[in-house]
Amino acid sequence: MELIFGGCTVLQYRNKNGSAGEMLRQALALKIMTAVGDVKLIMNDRADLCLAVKFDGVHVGQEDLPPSSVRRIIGPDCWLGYSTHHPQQVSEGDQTSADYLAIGPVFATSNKDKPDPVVGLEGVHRARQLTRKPLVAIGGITRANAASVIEAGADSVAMISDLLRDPRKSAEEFFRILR
Ligand code: 3NM
Repeated sequence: MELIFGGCTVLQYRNKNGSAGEMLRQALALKIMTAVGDVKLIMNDRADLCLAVKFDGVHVGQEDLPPSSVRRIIGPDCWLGYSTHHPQQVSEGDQTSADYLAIGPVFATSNKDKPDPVVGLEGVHRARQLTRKPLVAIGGITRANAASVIEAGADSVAMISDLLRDPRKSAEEFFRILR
């Protein structure tokens, strides 16, 4: 709730270790908790759970079902996000039915197992040249570097660490920096 009060408009539910049952319960709780706010909920990795809890969309990575298969499962109306980590993946992602592409890690991150090599601001800039789909930058993004990431061509930023300590205050500061 603190994130919503701070202005976050899209939240991703991400649980890399939980069972399907646990994920379902947590995702439902999140949906109920956030029903008062105007926030889009995205399920990480799992198209089936996205449908089961009626989230707004699903986000998949290079190791998950490909976007074409996910689209077949979720239908035309749910949002579909797709992670990319280098220019070729951005170009391939551009040809899919994904609604947005993520590019990262932009900077070093401690919140991903076996992260791909850092792409830097140059990687964001390159990705911008390769797609007109909305581009979400992720990985090591903080209040100190967020403006530079948008300047490099990202449409929006996704964060974990820099939102955690004081979620509402951090989110408010992000929006002050980015607006
Ligand atoms: N995906 P933080 S980086 C979940 O590169 C995730 O695709 C990444 O956490 C990617 O904001 C990342 O704490 C972790 O760096 C983002």
